[in-house]
Amino acid sequence: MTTIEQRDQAAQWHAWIAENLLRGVSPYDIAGTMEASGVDRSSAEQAIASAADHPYLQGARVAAEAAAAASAAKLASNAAAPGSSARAKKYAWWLEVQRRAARLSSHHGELPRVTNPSAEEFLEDFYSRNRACVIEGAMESWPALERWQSPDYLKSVCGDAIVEAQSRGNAGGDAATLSDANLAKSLPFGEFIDIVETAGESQDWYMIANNGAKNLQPLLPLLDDVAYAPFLQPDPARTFLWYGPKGIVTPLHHDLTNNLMAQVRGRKYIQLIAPHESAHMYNHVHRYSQVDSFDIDYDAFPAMRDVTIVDVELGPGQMLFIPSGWWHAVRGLDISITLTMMRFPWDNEFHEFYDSYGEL
Ligand SMILES: O=C(O)CCC(=O)C(=O)O
Repeated sequence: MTTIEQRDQAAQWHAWIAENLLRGVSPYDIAGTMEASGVDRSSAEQAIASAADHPYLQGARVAAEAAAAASAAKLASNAAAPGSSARAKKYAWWLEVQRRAARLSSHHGELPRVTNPSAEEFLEDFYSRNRACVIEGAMESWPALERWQSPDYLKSVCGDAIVEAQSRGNAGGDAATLSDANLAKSLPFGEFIDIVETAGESQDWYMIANNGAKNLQPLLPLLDDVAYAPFLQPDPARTFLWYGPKGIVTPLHHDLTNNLMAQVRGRKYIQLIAPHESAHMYNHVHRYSQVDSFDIDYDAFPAMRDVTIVDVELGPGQMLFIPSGWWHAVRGLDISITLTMMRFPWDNEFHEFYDSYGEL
């Protein structure tokens, strides 16, 4: 028999699933969050599927759509707030003011570098200012820096564990397409390591953050080789391993939270674009851009000519702070292993008030 606490907990999960489905969050992301919180993956998927089919949820969806249509119509007929496009133009004007002001700096287009900042320095100079930076010297005590250079070491720690990674084959497209759950394959970590280590320059296999929920338990022992900096909180569920061959690409997108990339092995080339450039960006859906920023087609995307792209090369032992809303695209210059970390001791739940999941 279930206890009262268990019953209450299940009810809370059901309400949370329904809320997120209505907000348009993908079932894959919902299942990932539940799994990271300790819910068995197949029970999570079952609960999500039955919620999605439930007549109560379908009714709520119809009511929500009707309410949204009514409020859009009200906005459009209100002379004081003449429709969302006038309001959107005004937000673009505010952004343009920021962009023009930023260009006046003699350091425009440069990325600040800081050595081993304290939590207070990092908060004051970068985190609270939504300002990107490279951090040096904050990974010196990481055993991973030496140990993870060796594929044999990685195999000795968890080579038999079943992990998940993206097998892209020839799939092209934006970052959303390449992180799609349909491309995820399960295999022993040792087998994945052999594939990546012998792939040469390749666009095929890549272990990414979207595989993180599946890889949390199998790869947990590797986190013994990591020492979290004072401006991070240790949280395996918000620490993601990226492991891929030379040439592998993550196309242009922005995150909904602040994100710290820690480069452990190999080098990565990263393009960064400040959020105040966004009125000149092409952003067809959610947080993704349809522009190939490594080979921009300026005839198709002329406004990109006005966008300042900051280039960074990140090597082992260096971190890159990518604040929420900063556009970025990444290419592996070598076989590379990166950790991304998102658990900071300060507000980082910016996804909670984000509501632009669909086409834009
Ligand atoms: O390292 C990569 O390939 C991409 C990392 C990234 O874009 C992210 O964490 O948002």
